[in-house]
Amino acid sequence: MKRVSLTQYLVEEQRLNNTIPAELRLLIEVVARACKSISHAVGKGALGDVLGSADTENIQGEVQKKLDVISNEILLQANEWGGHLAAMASEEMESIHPIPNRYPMGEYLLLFDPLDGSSNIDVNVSIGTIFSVLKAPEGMGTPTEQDFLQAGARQVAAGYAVYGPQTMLVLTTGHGVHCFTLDREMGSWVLTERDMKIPQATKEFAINMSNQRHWHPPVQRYVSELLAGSTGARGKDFNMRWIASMVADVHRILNRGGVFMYPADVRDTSKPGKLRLMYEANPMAFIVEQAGGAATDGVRRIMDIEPTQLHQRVPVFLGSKEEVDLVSRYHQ
Ligand code: P6P
Repeated sequence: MKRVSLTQYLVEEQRLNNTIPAELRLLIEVVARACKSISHAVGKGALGDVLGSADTENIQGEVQKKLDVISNEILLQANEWGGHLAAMASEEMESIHPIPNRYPMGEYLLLFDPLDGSSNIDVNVSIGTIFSVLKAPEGMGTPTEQDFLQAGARQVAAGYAVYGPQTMLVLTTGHGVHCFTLDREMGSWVLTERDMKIPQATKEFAINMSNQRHWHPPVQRYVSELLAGSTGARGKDFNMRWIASMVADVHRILNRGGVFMYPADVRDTSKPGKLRLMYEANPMAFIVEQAGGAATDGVRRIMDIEPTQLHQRVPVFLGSKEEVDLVSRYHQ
């Protein structure tokens, strides 16, 4: 395949579909460059002073890893000066981060989980960065948290970087899902797959089985049928994968199909599942739908959910459409 850079792809996409105006192209290029820096920091491991805990807690009450804090700082600093953003929001920060007065404000809002899968950092398992782009509301003055509370269907772009054997960037602006591989020698993102599609059917499911006794009946029923395999209602055997890094699990599903589940359970109704709507579920739902898959909270399409809080959690069922439709039907 002729080498196509990220910039060339974005310029050609703008010519083709008029969906990537200059400010959005700058935003995507700046985020992609920040992901290169994060990949470099992650790759140092014990050779750089980047492993272990930062001895601080984030809004989620989780102990932050050093790389969580480093990745968050990289994304903030990369995006402050460009004039493309009005404000940012991050899993690692309680409140929104307005653009400092010394820089011009733009018309986009950027949300991100700077380093998802933190429990895998110190054991050298793939982790990633997830980001979501919204338009700032018309006539917005000083950005507030309320301005971010837009349904996932209003995203103008979404993507993730996965820091694994290869560092890859997966991106959608509403016209398919495209994948770029980092050429480390040149330090550039190279288009390696256009228009990725998730197989409609699958034999692979992803869930943390240790929570099984806490699940609600629809998930109990759906997963027990998967486990019964060819001896049960499904009439075929299934395989299981759980990397405990959403980015890595979603990337596998994008490439070969599968269904990813992080359901709510009976333990804490104030925390419906573990994943956050605004900067994990929504961007992944956008990508999965653009690749022909489906993404629900069991009942509703994730991208139809009207947010009420910046860090709200949501149950997640996403991936191969046949399986997401089935487990969602069991919730009716
Ligand atoms: P558990 C990582 O901490 C994360 O937010 C997602 O990336 C991942 O899918 C999930 O949590 C793993 O959760 O409960 O299996 O550790």
